[in-house]
Amino acid sequence: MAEHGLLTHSRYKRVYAEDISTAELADKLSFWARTRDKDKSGEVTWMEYAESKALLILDQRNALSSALTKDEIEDADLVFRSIDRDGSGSISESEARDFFAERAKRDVENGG
Ligand SMILES: [Ca+2]
Repeated sequence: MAEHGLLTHSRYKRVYAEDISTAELADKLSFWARTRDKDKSGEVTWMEYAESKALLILDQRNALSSALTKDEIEDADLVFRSIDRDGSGSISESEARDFFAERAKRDVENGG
């Protein structure tokens, strides 16, 4: 099924309306695999790519918060405050590093 396939040259061209070299596509896939491969399968599926692209577009339109329910905003707020350890209202590099290190440790412990 097309929706569940992997990102290909033709799909990239359809989304961005521009062609891309094989090397550039490989670079992008490698970046996306690190940042968007939610199930850690080692490959970015079309759905994983499309979801993160949709989030990016909503964010660029400042429409992300209006796409969330009240509960989802509260959840996001809770997570943000748990990462922002010193309560400064912003997440520093070291706070982000701690968060991802802890999450990676949890994933390993949970066999994920
Ligand atoms: Ca902070």
